[in-house]
Amino acid sequence: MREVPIPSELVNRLRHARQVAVLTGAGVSAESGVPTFREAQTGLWAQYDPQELATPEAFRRNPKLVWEWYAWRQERIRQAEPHAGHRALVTMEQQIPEFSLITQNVDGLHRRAGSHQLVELHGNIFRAKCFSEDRPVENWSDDGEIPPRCPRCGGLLRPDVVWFGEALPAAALHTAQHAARTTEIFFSIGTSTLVYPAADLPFVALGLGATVVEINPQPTPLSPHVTFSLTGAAGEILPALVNQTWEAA
Ligand code: BJW
Repeated sequence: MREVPIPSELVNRLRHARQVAVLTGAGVSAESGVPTFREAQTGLWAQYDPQELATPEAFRRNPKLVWEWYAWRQERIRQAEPHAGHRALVTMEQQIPEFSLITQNVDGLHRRAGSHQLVELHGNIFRAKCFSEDRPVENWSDDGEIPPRCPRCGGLLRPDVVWFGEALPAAALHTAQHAARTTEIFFSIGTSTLVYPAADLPFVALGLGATVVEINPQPTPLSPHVTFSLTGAAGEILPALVNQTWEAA
């Protein structure tokens, strides 16, 4: 395995930290084979812009198309497995007394890896809710209609994710903002820092004096401001960071 250089000052700060908050985005799932949100889609879906499908307007216009897009993505995610970067975050949770993992990912890979202190800011692709009542629905009859109907009101079901223009789940956003305001170290990993309000979280932490660390192969609007920038893949850098922090202690 390639030796990944981690600044010793970061290792030292992490070893002594009581509070750590981590924000993850699609780049963390990329190495599990789940394409990033803005990555070109393949096959039948190549002609659609994801930003045009992940909206309530798109669902109103063509609910079948949007439901089928999510069914296709669910299938890809079922075939994916968490990687060494996901597992390194589980180890970090076990080492840090107050730890929060705030994810924008809807694929559930962090939970499958074993993370518990998890905040899902943009929902979860494997849950459904009623588009009319905005209430979770766990069971419905599969009579072939796409999308299926809500067993309570007959409205259309939709994936329980947050689309553009929709409010984030209030409790999740509140927990994430609290973590960003109180943490000593904030990690921003595999996110383009373009989508709000999640993109604000590292800036809130920075403004209150936290150490902010970015892990990403590409620069983002956050990059010029961070305390440490680790340029590269999460699946390579996170295991190296965790090994150098706790196994070499
Ligand atoms: C690697 C890697 C490797 C690759 N290792 N890294 C302020 C200013 C401007 C606009 C707004 C604003 N506030 C709100 C808005 C509007 C809008 C918004 O932010 N628009 C921007 C595009 C400008 N925000 C909203 O609409 C939000 N709602 C809202 O604000 O509501 C207000 C309201 C209040 C009260 C009542 C009503 C309304 C909602 C945002 C919801 C976002 N939803 C999505 C879809 C989820 C469902 C689905 O998946 O289909 O969430 S959009 C999409 O973007 C998805 C992601 O979670 C999210 C973030 O993307 P992410 O994770 O950053 O991925 P990418 O692809 O952008 O980047 C990947 C990164 O990984 C890259 O940097 C790579 O380099 C890197 N990478 N390989 C590490 N191996």
